[in-house]
Amino acid sequence: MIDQLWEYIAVAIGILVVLGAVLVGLLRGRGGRTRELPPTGREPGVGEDAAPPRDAPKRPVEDVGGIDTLPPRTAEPPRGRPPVAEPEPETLREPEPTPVVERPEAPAGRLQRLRARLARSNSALGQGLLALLSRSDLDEETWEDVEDTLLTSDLGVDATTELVDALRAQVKIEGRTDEATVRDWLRADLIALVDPTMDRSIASSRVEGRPAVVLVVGVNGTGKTTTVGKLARVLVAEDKDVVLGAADTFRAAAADQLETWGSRVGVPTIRSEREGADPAAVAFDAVKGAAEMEADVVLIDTAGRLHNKVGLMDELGKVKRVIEKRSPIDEVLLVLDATTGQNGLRQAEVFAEVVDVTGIVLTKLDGTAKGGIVVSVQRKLGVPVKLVGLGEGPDDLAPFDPEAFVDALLD
Ligand SMILES: Nc1nc2c(ncn2[C@@H]2O[C@H](COP(=O)(O)OP(=O)(O)OP(=O)(O)O)[C@@H](O)[C@H]2O)c(=O)[nH]1
Ligand SMILES: [Mg+2]
Repeated sequence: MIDQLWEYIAVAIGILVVLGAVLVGLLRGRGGRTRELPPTGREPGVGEDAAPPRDAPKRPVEDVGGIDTLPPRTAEPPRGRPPVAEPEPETLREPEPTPVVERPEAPAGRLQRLRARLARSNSALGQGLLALLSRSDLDEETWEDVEDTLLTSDLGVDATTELVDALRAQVKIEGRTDEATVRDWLRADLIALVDPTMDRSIASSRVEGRPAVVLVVGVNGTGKTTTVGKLARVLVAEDKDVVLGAADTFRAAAADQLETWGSRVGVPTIRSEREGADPAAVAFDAVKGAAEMEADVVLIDTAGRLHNKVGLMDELGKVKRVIEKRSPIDEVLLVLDATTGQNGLRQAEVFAEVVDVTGIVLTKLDGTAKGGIVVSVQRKLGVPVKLVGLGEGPDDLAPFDPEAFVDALLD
């Protein structure tokens, strides 16, 4: 019985020994493989593979997203080292569109096309006058109608009286009123009134080694910014190096509007990014910048201001004085809306007192039959109309030519 018990104990011990040996063998096997791996330098963390694949080093997160928009990488970061902090990827910014620079139409070619438009809007004046004057019976009543026609065209009382007196004298002397003859008289008299002897050139070439400075002023909405944009195109077509100055700082949109005109023809705009910045400072910077760029001319747009707002007119005076600390001003263009008629004359007077106006730009002549404003504004200020706006298109600005203008009136 005892022998049997010892036998059982011996078998049990044997089984235990065998099991123990198998267990030790298994554990040894795993431990051996672990030692074969190279040291990783750190313990694997939660959620990571115990053994990171060696051919897939960790990459910064920017590398993973937006692969096709990232600039190409030249080299992988060295293995085992933490990735070097990289600069913000460029991909967050909108790609700049490649600017397409337009080649504006040469101004010489455009007068012809614009003449038709001018003639259309002014035909009431020319045709009306011709119809009246070529009557065989030119009585007092007809002369009064002639006067009325001239007055409604904004020619002004003085110029109207002068013109009617001259015509009456001619009729008396010649005794003829056929249309061709009357047309010739009227043409000659109107040209004389518009005064072809005035210098209508625009300062746009370098003066004594510095850029010409052109300041553009006027009341709200007359077409100043549009005129600066169109004039830049005229000058680019003449191969001038132009710089724009956005001294209308009332609204950020004003500088954007100007910059758009400039960028279309590859002309830089000097501006402030801050709404309400000092317009005199921006104008000064524009003149300085243009000098540094060795430009031919700098065109400075200003905010629209009512001529009866003293504070705003003082501000314009300051713009002028601050520019003059850096450079003389060669041209001050007053932009008048031809459709405002006699109101424009009062504006013109006040602006001329604050800044020395050297030329008038008469815009929106396409929208009025009141071409006589050309004569009255010139007489009032003693300065010539230099440019006329004849539409909203980018090339709808023409140098003012008295003969072409009168021909357009009478066509
Ligand atoms: N028909 C016609 N429209 C014009 C002419 N010139 C300008 N305009 C229009 O007039 C409007 C006002 O033009 P802007 O150039 O913005 O006027 P602005 O004087 O700069 O205006 P502010 O800066 O607000 O004082 C725009 O719709 C222009 O397209 C023109 O000769 N003919
Ligand atoms: Mg403007």
